[in-house]
Amino acid sequence: MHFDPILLSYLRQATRVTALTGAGASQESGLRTFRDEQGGFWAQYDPRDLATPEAFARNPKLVWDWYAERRAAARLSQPNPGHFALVEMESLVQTFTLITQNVDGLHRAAGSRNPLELHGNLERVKCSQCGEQAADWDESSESVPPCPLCGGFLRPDVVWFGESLPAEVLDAAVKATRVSQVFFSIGTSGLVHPAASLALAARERGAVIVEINAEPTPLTPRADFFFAGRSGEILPALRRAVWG
Ligand code: BV8
Ligand code: ZN
Repeated sequence: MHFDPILLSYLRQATRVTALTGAGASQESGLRTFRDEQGGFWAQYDPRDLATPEAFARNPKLVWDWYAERRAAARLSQPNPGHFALVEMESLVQTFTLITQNVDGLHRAAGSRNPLELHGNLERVKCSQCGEQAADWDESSESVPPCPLCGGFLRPDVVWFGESLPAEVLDAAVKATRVSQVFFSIGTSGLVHPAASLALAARERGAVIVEINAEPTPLTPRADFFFAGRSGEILPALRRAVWG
């Protein structure tokens, strides 16, 4: 893998680096990306239709089951070398901020100290009526588990389309993006906002934009460096080339 010496020297002296990841960063851990063909029973559904409050209101059990299946898959999956390379960068760079759109918890599992989970986390479940976080629930129940407080349907504590992102998490992500010298966009199609606007916000402040993705995206023409391929291979190679 060849890396431009300019990028390597810039990364060596950078003190503020930010990385945004999307579903592609978990693909090599065996988890489906958001725009991949879903498998089996779920092939008939478009995730963008299921990840909405309307879908949940219309058919809570369908949406609950989709997330229960994704939670089970996430629990069985392992972080991949790309996740671990990001953890190593965290201790090699003075200020390294990890922002993720993923809800699979793999960055935490890999050891990232404070992943900014813009879209929530599958392991958190809350009441769709009173908002109370559920400490536990019957994962095998045939029906959508009820809130212990008010009996309302429980739902995954993730951000659906049309819902606001957690303000404090988004705020921290924007703050880090604004001062970063290098901004990585990793494994994301760059289609979902406001996450997709972060790279351009960094660029406006003069950050070097490095995109690592299996295919070009709307960001690619504006990226300073674009590496086409698998993040689980490129990130460890880059980490070695910069920091040995
Ligand atoms: C909001 C959580 C408003 C649940 C998700 C027009 C313009 C701008 C915005 C909008 C608009 N119309 C509507 C909107 C708003 C909307 C939006 O952005 N829509 C898009 C589709 C246009 N945004 C929202 O609704 C957001 N909320 O705006 O609130 C508001 C404001 C005030 C008050 C009230 C409301 C909420 C967005 C969050 C939605 N929730 N997920 C869940 O996960 O189920 S988003 C969902 O998409 C996932 O989180 C996913 O992470 C995210 C982004 O997808 P990617 O991660 O990029 O995954 P994808 O499959 O697309 O791409 C993977 C890439 O990896 C591919 O390019 C592939 O080539 C690559 N790849 C694959 N394998 C590898 C790889 N790369 C490297 N290595 C590999 N091995
Ligand atoms: Zn409740």
